[in-house]
Amino acid sequence: MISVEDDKIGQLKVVLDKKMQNADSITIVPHKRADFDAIGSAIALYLMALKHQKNTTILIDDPIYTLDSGVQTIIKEIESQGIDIIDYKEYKKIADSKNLLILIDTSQASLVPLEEEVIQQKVAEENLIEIDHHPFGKTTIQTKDMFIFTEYSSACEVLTKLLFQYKIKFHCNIDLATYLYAGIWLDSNKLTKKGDRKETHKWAGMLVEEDADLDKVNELFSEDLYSDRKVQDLISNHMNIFSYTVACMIGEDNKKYTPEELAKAADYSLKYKVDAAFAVGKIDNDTISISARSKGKINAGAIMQEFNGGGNLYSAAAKIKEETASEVGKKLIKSLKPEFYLELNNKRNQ
Ligand SMILES: [Mn+2]
Repeated sequence: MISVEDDKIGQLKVVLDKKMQNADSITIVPHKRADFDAIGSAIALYLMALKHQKNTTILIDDPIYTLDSGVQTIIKEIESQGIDIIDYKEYKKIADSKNLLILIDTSQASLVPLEEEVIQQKVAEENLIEIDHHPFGKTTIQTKDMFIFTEYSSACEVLTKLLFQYKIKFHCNIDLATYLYAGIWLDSNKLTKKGDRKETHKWAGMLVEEDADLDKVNELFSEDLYSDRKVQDLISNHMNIFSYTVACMIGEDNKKYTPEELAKAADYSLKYKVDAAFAVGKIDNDTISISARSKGKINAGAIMQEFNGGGNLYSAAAKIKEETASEVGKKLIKSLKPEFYLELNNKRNQ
């Protein structure tokens, strides 16, 4: 038996129960540009809040059509099942002192669609709970009820474990097991990322036992990739594979891309026989963005640091001002030196 003190999931459950019980209304806030992990875990929290029979809403302020197509599909499905999604303007009308706010899949002020004063008000009222799996960042909101699970693959894994550990069942038509599986699948890089803990597979398996529909997960992901013409164009027409087996996609100088399109192109290119992939493109009039993905042999984060960006071994990005995509592309190709190959580096240091 694990005691509640030792068990962070247990502590989270206690806080959620207590705060949900005391609230009049509950609003769940996934991060901006909600992805499968943010939306899946938000839906799980929504259903937990409904059990307390509170007026519950999910706050998404991005125009829905700007989100990934698979996420849009999920939103359409849950709205048709009566889940209430509101924007920030509507939220302001219900944001009184009896409203409990739960941030999910982020703890960063810069990643939630809320004004600083509203956040500080909620912190002061102790009406703010944060549940995240990312490490602390520059704009992390300090609050009493912070639950940061950096050892977990995803927010969906945290919620899955919580639901199973406390045998919480929902009798409804919401396809929660599938949504949670999609979140875990996304953030664990399809359960392949090196260093993934075994437990992630266990919870994913438990969701399959709860009838998570893997064909549907697959469809949600492919909708996401193929719906995007610009992403396809980057991959089919702008990809070069260089020595050190790195794929570089340099967008056209006069074409604008979203950071998500660049990220998707880089993600998708890892399917090729390359160790890393980079997508470069203009994201607004004076900013070029690089999205970097690696299978683990090349340190994507270290390369992005050369461009004043950041990230980790597998996933990183940088923004560059006042240059063109082709200029940044040339610099990037030059900077792809063998020392970023971790194996070579280790050998040299031996
Ligand atoms: Mn996540």
